[in-house]
Amino acid sequence: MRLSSGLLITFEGGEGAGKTTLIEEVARQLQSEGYPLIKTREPGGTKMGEEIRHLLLQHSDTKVSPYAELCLFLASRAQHVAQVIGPALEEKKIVLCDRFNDSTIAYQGAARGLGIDRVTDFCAFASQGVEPNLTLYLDIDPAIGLSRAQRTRAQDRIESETISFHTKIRETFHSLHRAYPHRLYLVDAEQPIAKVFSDAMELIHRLISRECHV
Ligand code: Z5A
Repeated sequence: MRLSSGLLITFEGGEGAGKTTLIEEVARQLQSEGYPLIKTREPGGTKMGEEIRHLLLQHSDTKVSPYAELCLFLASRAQHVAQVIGPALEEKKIVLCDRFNDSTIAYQGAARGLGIDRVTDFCAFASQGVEPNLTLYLDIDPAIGLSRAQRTRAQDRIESETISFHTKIRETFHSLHRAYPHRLYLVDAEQPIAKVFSDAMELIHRLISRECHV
């Protein structure tokens, strides 16, 4: 199946919302339909980005400055766009990306208090103007998401933040949905996995038929 242009689809959500699970299912489905795609994630997606990810998520004795944290997420993104996402879009592939600019706006801009407008500008700079064609925000009560995530592994540095921090993230995503209703959609992540998947595929198929007639 050939596309007339590349498509960047980003997946956002609080801890344990089900992004990783959903991306696997979506990738399997789109591949079975013959679409060329890559799966990737942030922070990470490149060798440099994975090293930055380790730095960012490990527990540390050092109190990490929110400014340093922001710059590290942006450095990972800049490399990721230059080395992986940009070239894949040029090759007219679908890029399924686990988190992108909206996470930085919610976590660093809102929850860390660095400012939504300022962080939005920094994100546009780091991502070199590349923007998602579609963002699926997996919406879940933070307490449910955290308990799901804890079932499978230990909490990382950011997950260990307070519940009010995670609630702030959710509220910010709801306001991003109001600001960008044609790009960022809420998907109810408290539903069974099969329903989350079918809701997501409906939005993705709609995007493909709207943007990519060949
Ligand atoms: N961060 C940031 O601050 N600024 C930035 O700019 C960026 C990121 C890019 C790393 O993200 C951290 O970096 C993250 C935000 C911050 N920190 N926090 N907190 P990450 O995406 O790598 O980590 P994560 O959000 O913690 O992902 P996760 O815990 O791996 O969650 P997930 O991928 O959304 O969920 P999952 O692994 O698919 O599912 C979790 C469990 O739930 C698993 O057992 C599933 O089988 C189960 N599951 C999934 N869906 C369902 C449904 N529908 N029902 C029941 N059970 C389900």
